[in-house]
Amino acid sequence: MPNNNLNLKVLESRFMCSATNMAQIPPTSLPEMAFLGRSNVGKSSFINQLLGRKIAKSSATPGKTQMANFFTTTWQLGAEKIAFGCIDLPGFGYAKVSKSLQEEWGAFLCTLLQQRSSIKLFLHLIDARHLHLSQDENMQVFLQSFVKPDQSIRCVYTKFDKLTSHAKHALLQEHPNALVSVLKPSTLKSKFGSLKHLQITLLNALLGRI
Ligand SMILES: Nc1nc2c(ncn2[C@@H]2O[C@H](COP(=O)(O)OP(=O)(O)OP(=O)(O)O)[C@@H](O)[C@H]2O)c(=O)[nH]1
Ligand SMILES: [Mg+2]
Repeated sequence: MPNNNLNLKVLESRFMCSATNMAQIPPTSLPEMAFLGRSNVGKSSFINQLLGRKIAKSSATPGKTQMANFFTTTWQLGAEKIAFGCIDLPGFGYAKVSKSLQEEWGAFLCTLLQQRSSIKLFLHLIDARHLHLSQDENMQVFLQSFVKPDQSIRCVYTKFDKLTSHAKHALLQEHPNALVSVLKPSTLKSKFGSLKHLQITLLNALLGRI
């Protein structure tokens, strides 16, 4: 379990660039978190929560993020300063006609995930109301097919605030250590976590300190 008693402060965050092909991706020496998930699941909103400002564009209309967007941020955790990158990705699975993941989502994104070795944490966001969708199960299989020993995969269940109390407990029963997110973190009951718990847990996962 992460030490949630440490102070955590987001010191600064910056947008670096957007990319639609491998030639446009920026070089980096920082470890990175990649945010993946179906269209509209809440990837951009979740980045904004973690970084404490509206830096990634979110929208109620699915398909808002159409490029890979690269951000950098520096956090202070206790006495330590940690700089890392966040990659906001377009969602998969919005197409009405079912296609293979590769076609829908683009060869670029598959290549990016497989080849960018600075990605140390793949954050797979799953809508808490729709567990076990085939698109999410395919994404897990895809990630596990190439993840390296110095990389990890974590799931975060978004839109937890839209669940009934019964469904919230059922999700936690199925996934006891589930990380959950809500639209307004201050409204989350402490038994389900907190923004700080998410921030510290994800930082430790990024740095391989689990
Ligand atoms: N109730 C609730 N709404 C959320 C939550 N997270 C995101 N939303 C809403 O869901 C919609 C989509 O959010 P985005 O962050 O743009 O989703 P995205 O995954 O980046 O979407 P694409 O870029 O289109 O793939 C917005 O209207 C958000 O306000 C959440 O935890 N709870
Ligand atoms: Mg988005």
